[in-house]
Amino acid sequence: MDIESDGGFITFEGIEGCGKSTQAKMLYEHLIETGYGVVHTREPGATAIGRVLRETLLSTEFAGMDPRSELLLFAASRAQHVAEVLRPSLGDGKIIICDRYVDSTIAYQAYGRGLPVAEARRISDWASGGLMPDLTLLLDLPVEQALGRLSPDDLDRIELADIDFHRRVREGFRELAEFYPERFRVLDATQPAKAIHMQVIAAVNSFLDAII
Ligand code: Z5A
Repeated sequence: MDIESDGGFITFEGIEGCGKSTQAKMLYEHLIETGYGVVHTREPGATAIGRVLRETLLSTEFAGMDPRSELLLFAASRAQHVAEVLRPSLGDGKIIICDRYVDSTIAYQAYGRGLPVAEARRISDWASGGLMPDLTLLLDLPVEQALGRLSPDDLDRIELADIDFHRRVREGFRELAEFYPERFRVLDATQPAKAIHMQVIAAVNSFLDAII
């Protein structure tokens, strides 16, 4: 792939509290300093439509949201994100750093909520027009440790799900990494942020070396 014309698409994934947002920001700053054209984005909430959907999806007011509604709202947010941010940025030859994408739908709505994996994948593929990341960095750590990093008074609707839900989500991510070893790199997220950052840079550098 020629980065001048095709860009590069990197995603961060993992259970909540795994440190994705911290690592995505550190990587963005590193790549900008190195001189790359980079777009830092996230799901849900990177577009005006996505922000409205994010509010609905995470609000504790909607505790009774059906898993299918949940999946479709994440898919709607993704369709807009692909059309408005991801495709145009790749067309401009940018490197995209995205905090969550399709793998979150498979891990949360299929493994977590129990919807069939094949259906979750089909709807996600339709919403994204088949756009998949080139490199996915999975920050993996035990659920208890990750949830312990969150503020207990400020949990959103999905964070409030029981611990077995979060365990299934973690298992889902780990299985996805086994299914797609060419795209995934699994990093030990129990380490200090700086140590993880060094591993992120190593993984991203070997990806960039391969495409430039
Ligand atoms: N979701 C879904 O179900 N389906 C989908 O298709 C998509 C998403 C796209 C998005 O909410 C929610 O939507 C999410 C999945 C679901 N589930 N929930 N809830 P979000 O974007 O608000 O939440 P999040 O993605 O889970 O991010 P987060 O809670 O902000 O956590 P994080 O990004 O993994 O971690 P962080 O913000 O970098 O760090 C969390 C805390 O840990 C913070 O205090 C840090 O200072 C600390 N931290 C960070 N790194 C470390 C290390 N290495 N050691 C110790 N402490 C650390």
